[in-house]
Amino acid sequence: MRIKKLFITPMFLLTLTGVVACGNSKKADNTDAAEKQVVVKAPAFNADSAYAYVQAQTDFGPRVPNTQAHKECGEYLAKQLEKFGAKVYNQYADLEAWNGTILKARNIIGAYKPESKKRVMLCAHWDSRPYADYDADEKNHRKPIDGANDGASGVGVLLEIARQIQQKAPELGVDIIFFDAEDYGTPEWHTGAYKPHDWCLGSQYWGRTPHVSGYYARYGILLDMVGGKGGTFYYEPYSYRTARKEVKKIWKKAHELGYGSYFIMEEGSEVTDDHVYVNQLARIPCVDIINYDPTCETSSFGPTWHTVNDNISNIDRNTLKAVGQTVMDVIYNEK
Ligand code: AHN
Ligand code: ZN
Repeated sequence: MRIKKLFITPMFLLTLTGVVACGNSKKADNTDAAEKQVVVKAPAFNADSAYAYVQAQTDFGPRVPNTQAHKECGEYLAKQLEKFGAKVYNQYADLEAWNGTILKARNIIGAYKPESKKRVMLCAHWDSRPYADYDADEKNHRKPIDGANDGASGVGVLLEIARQIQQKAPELGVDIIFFDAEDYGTPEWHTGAYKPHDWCLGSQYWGRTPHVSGYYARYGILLDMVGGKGGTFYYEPYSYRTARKEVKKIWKKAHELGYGSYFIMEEGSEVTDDHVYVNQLARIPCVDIINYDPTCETSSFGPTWHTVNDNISNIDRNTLKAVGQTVMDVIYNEK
């Protein structure tokens, strides 16, 4: 029997490995250098557009769960996400508030590239508070608030980002989540028994029952009170402990873009907000970009927080722009 011999000479092997090695190293050198240098410029965030989305929400009146304004605004938000090309999920849930009231809650999720494994989530609460319990006038303590900053601002920024994603998508998938029933926590004037975990009811529900089973994202960014006049954003300590890499990335990007006077690289005060439940229940590190005012005597969230003055006249397009543009430049640079 003849055995066909395949002659592999040492010279042939050398040449082969040489070519391969050379090809590899050249390619590696080029892409490495390119990946390090290329900073993607995100599309321009339109602050007028974001402002209009904030106003559209406050025009419904206070979006307190179980009211008509809340119901109508929920419809509006889901329609907007659909119009901007997202796959929309609605989560309806009956959630029990601090006083036993059952809240007819609705989390609204808009997914871009839902098939992609590489994702980030952007979130804000869309409900507004039933009590202006920090108002200077005691007569207002049981009145609901417009929540132009506390609620509508974060949602307004995210609607504008959704509109931008439809025009030019970033590489990875994005989920925009509007949490309900964040702001129905125990009022200051309550004196009786206290029910724990009384804030952030919508995000607690979502954390236990995500809109897609086994849902995962690399990280989340929560926007809370991101449109107030003179707004400033300090490192929020819970975020800084649990999502430090992302906090640093966001604040660095803000400074590169010229928003260093908004994004202060110092710690502010710790907040129990939706990001805590996103992190604890869904195990997704989440950064809270939230107004912190070190000068205000009544509240670290600023003088209009949980007062009837948290209305559209308190909203500044420049603050919306600083936050919206920063978030966009961060996510458009994810590979
Ligand atoms: C508490 O006051 C416990 N958390 C603040 C979270 C919040 C309220 N964000 C907006 N309104
Ligand atoms: Zn609030």
